[in-house]
Amino acid sequence: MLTRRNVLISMSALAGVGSALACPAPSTDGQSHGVLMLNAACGDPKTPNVFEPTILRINIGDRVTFLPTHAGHNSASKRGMIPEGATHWNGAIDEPLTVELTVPGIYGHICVPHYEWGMVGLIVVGNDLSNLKSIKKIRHPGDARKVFRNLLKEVLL
Ligand SMILES: [Cu+2]
Repeated sequence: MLTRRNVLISMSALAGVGSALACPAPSTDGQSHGVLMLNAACGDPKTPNVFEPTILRINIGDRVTFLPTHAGHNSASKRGMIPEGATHWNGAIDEPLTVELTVPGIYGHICVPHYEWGMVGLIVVGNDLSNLKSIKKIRHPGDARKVFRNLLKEVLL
């Protein structure tokens, strides 16, 4: 069956031929979204340890699967950086994890081993930015501080 998801997977398989780093496009079928966990950014191999996409915008109730494309990563929601009433997650290293995000708002998540090196990401559920102010108050170690600051700026664009 030729779904949009399959097309994306096929295209990314072709794009990966000949490149040093296999970097499949994150898949989405409208309600299920993939976030790759990578040792280096797609198209920017000098940026190590990233979630791809770094900012994901989805509808209320959509599912997100964090995919261990490369080894040594996980995704954990960051305390103080999810909407009130939402459920925290903490994925095992090298295991895929699917979460269903039913509470609108901004979710900040981190890779626990690479947090202070700036492997962090944002998920915006349902265009609700009402918890932005409280998220901005959270302090971060090392590079995570700058990366989160830039992502939060980008979310407002
Ligand atoms: Cu990591």
